[in-house]
Amino acid sequence: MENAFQQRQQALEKSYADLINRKNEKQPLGNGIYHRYKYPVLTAQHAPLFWRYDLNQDTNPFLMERIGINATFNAGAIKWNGRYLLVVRVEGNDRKSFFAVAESPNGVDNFRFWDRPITLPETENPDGNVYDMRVVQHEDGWIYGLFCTERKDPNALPGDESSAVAQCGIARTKDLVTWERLPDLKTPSPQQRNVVLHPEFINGKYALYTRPQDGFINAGSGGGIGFGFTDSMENAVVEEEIIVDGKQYHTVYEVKNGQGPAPLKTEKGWLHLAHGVRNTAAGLRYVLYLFLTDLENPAQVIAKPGGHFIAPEGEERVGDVSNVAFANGWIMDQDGRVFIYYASSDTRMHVATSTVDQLLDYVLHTPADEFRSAASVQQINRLVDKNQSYIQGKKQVMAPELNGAN
Ligand code: M1P
Repeated sequence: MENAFQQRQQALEKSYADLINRKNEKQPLGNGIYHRYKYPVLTAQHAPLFWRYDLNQDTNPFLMERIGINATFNAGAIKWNGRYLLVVRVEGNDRKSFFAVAESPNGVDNFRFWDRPITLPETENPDGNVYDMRVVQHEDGWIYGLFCTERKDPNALPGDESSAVAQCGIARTKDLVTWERLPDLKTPSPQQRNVVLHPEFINGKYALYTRPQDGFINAGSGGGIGFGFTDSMENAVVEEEIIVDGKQYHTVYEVKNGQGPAPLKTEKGWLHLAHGVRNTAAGLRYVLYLFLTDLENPAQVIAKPGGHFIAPEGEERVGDVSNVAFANGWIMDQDGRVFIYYASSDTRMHVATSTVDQLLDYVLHTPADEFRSAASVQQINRLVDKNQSYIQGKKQVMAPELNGAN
């Protein structure tokens, strides 16, 4: 006869196994650009039971959770040994984020965390919080993880326990298990988030996407996706940041924006996924957008659709920080399939699937933002005209056949 502890343990194990083994389902129809999926790929409940529970009845007679996990979101992504790996921002109930690898055989379900979170070495100035790692397999042979390191603002006034300084932390690995910590990136900007390493050398230098900003939350006079070079990642210094893609009045990136994962190399250019932030009466709204840059000069935008590519939908709209879609990981398979990993509302991870061909078609043929309502109406009217003449042309082609049938 099992006691209450054993019964509870079995129930917890069954519930966990059901969650991890659940098949995901592609949502029907979609928009032709990508498919969303029914279930999130990772939630706080995906954290292993042995991270959260002391499984010894003597020391935990009620089998209560000893360490709570609050959220799993903003994951970097990499294909590794044929498996789809997410380097996830896991946030505990104590509000500290850390990184942990979760692995799936197919990229859309069965994500399972490795046994232990990543042990990330600290610098001499310890991080208060680390989050949002971009994982990049660079052509120098290392896998780099660039992430936000946050520390209390040393200039905060007495009583101010919120002000922080965000900078770009850097670590590298060959196996995603053992990580070497490198000095933080130095840039002219007082605050940095959303820094991403370009996967190839440019003129023998490492290239970085940055996001200069004045304050911890507000981009202020900074903002925009920046771009700069460093000779070395072991002592990374970007002396000059040029803006590749700036903020713009009355767009989905009017307040700030940031590079998502490293861009994908395609035959038409570097394909970028980014987030844009606008203001609303209900607070900030984060959405994702795409743009394409020149293959020879990744700092030159050559195509940029207007509006958002992915916005939070349905249940995605609600979470710890509601109305947020954020992405810092995607994987392009050799067959051209693309797995876009996005987080909703700083709470959970989702996947959307597409192909390089579809994403390029979207980027190259979606009208650009023309920044005026009247121009948006003109875009619709041009499409209506095009459709009308196409349908008219089809009718004319059809007519002789119809006549023949008579
Ligand atoms: O809460 C939404 C996002 O806010 C920040 O993004 P940004 O630097 O663009 O403002 C980050 O803290 C990110 O982790 C978070 O998802």
